[in-house]
Amino acid sequence: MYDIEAYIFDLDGVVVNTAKYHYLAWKRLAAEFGYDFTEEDNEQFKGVSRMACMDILAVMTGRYFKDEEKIQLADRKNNWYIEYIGKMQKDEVLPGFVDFITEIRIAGGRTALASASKNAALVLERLELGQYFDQVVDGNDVQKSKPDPQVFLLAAKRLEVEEQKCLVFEDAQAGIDAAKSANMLVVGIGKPDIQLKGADIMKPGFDGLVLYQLLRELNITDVAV
Ligand code: B16
Ligand code: MG
Repeated sequence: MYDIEAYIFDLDGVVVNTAKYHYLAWKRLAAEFGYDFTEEDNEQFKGVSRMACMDILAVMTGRYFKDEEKIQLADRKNNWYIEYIGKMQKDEVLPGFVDFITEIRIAGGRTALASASKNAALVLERLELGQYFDQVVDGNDVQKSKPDPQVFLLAAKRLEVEEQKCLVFEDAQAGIDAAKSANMLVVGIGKPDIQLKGADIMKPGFDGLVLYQLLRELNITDVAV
């Protein structure tokens, strides 16, 4: 039986919908190559590091980018993304998230953010969310991106909690795979039509989600909160 001491959240698509800003920025870049980047294309980019996204974009557009050009293009995309998230408002935090993480913290649970994004700190600052996390691990802290478990293992290490006592919240397949490789339980966040393989349970979001009910559904009875 599991007992859960720590709760680890992905950022994009779980805490806030920054995916739409990544999408707009990638679409703008792809348009320069005459490629109509769709929301379906964007699904492949979720949870994937910026440079790995560049590799996928090269395949999609049928281009070959030299390393230097790849970095320049990724920088251009990132500057647009930063411009978009600079205009984000606090009401863009996904419904119910603040109430849910507050419930965890009141119950004594430890919390961490584990994101592939190198812009995670910027997003947290903009939305005044830093106060809710005991630890923040992002794309600047890890060398291997999801589906590698590194980001989740580092979060557990910094929280000083064993990995099997961590519960992860993730919206992307790469993130679910990473959490499972880290030997953690994972709640897949997404509408019922979204297929996330390997999640221990699926939830559409945090709105109305009650911690104790969720843990009961996961058969976690021996809860260290
Ligand atoms: P950046 P997450 C991920 O964030 C996004 O889902 C993914 O689309 C993005 O490419 C990646 O961060 C890197 O982001 O370009 O800002 O470093 O879902 O792991 O919170
Ligand atoms: Mg995500």
